[in-house]
Amino acid sequence: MERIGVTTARDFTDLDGLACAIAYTELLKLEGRDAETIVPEEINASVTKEIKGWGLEYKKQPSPETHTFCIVDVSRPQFIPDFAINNAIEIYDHHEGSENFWLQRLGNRAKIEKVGAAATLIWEEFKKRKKEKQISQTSAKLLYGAIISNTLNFNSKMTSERDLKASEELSKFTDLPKDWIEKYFSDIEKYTQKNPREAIINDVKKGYFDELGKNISIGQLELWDSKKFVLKNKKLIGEVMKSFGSRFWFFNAPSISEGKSYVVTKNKYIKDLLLKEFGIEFTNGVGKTNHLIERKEYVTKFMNL
Ligand SMILES: [Mn+2]
Repeated sequence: MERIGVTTARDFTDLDGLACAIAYTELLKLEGRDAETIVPEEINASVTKEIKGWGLEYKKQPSPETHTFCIVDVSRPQFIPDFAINNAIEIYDHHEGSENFWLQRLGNRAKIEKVGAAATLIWEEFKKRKKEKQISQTSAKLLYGAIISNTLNFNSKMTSERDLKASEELSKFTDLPKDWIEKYFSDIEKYTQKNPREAIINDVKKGYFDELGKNISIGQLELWDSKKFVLKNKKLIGEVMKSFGSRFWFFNAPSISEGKSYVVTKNKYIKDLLLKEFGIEFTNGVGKTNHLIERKEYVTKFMNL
């Protein structure tokens, strides 16, 4: 039997990507298909030590017998692993901008929809395909956690009714304690305090924007209270962001409890761009947004300028 690989972004993976890849692999297996999860690179701070302890199964590279791939939580071709880009049979994502590329290649097997977490799309597939009662505890917990994480506990502008519904339904298949959400965000806080450099490095997207004619590196760290982190680590953020090779960089830190994001950059062009497009003013290299902005929102704007 042919084995299908389920994979996600090529450079780093967050909880949403990881959860989608593992749970979708499970769905394929429940349907009697042979499948494996492939997570090629590092996983970031959104996957906490507790979650890593849930017995997650994935590989770094596809097995020799795996020639076709399902892609989850990523759709910009430049972020997709080389082994998967020309061998994709299906895609589930919630990032805008590459819909036409996939529509042409995959037709209705490209499901790119505006929801807060790709995990919501995967849970909806379990239901559509009548496998929801067979979901494992691990997959249910991963998808539930991914929705909380990717919607920033439902504070992100991208959050939809579908995310709320999915998380409510999924919570019935999990045995997570009542205060799990608080614990989750406080675990991330503790990790980033201890390992600021790793936390910054493991969530940087380097993208070329035709519309701007520039390569821009955008770092991101989503925290319950990001102000403290940003002020304390401003110098380190600059040092790490510069190491990605583009002088056009900025670092975005959504502060979930405040409903705002803090932005760090030193570059004049970026400062002017963010002032013009998002009204962000900088004082000593740090800017504050008037609502909680995620990287997706900047990227969508830059692609549509
Ligand atoms: Mn996502």
